[in-house]
Amino acid sequence: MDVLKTIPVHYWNNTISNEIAQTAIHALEHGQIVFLPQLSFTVTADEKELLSPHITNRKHKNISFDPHTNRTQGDVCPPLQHAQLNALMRRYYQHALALITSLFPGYQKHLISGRTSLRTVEIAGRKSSYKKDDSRLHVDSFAATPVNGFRILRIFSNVNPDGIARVWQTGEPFATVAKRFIPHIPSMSALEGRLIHLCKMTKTMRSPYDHFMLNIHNKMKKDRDYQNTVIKTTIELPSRSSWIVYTDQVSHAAISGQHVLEQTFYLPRAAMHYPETAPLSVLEQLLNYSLVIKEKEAVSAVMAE
Ligand SMILES: O=C(O)CCC(=O)C(=O)O
Ligand SMILES: [Fe+2]
Repeated sequence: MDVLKTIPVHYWNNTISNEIAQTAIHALEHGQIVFLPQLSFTVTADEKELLSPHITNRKHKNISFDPHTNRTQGDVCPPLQHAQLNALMRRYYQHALALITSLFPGYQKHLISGRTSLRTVEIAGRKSSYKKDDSRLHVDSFAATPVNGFRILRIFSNVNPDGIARVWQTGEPFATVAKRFIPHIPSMSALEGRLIHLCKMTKTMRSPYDHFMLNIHNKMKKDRDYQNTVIKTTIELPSRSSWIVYTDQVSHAAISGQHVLEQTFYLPRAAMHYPETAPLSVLEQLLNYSLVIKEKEAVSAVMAE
């Protein structure tokens, strides 16, 4: 199976043929990256200055926008420029939402919007702790934001003004990753999830699903030998292109590049066309018990982002 599945989409708000929609959903849910080489997000001449890494607050990796509150954080812009940045972030969110709902109409009713991010800092040579180092292969899992089995769907657009590609690597299929790391992860006690939440380390209660996903994420990144020896594919994602990927499923690493916009969505497994491909399904099959928690506070986990 190819890492990329190229889909010919030219506009953010398209009428998509049934055939293209079926190809796209099959590829996406089976762990391919849906690659949209003709779909570019326009940053206007007036907005070009917003792409400078100097507008990013040094404490943050990214500038982030919350579509629920319409607020942008992580920049050091004066008020007028901040408003311009906020408008750019909101526009990207709206474009991303229009695209996802036209390409995957079955998702529309169930999609939960997460953060929008603008990443203007060059990845190559960036220093960070191993857990935060996205240049190591990993599947996404966020320590402070339990998803309780919801999928993490991301759309990226390379807006590099100098025509430079973003370089990624991808690794093994999720089931292979899971089989490799699960035997080294102790199961989680019910008390543990509650304690972590009570200590305010997570926004909502951590489910067994989040416990396993976070451990897989951390163990993958920590294991130098694994990083060096696992079979990888290097891909170049050109400037003025976009791509969509389930980052909780596809083992990925961002190697180099600068200037990307990204939108995160969450989706319950029940809204998928092929729910058996979800990491939750793969893990439950391996472990033979249910990994999600039913309490109200847990179900709304991703809403609390
Ligand atoms: O910034 C990128 O290109 C990808 C980083 C990453 O690992 C992610 O967004 O999940
Ligand atoms: Fe990631």
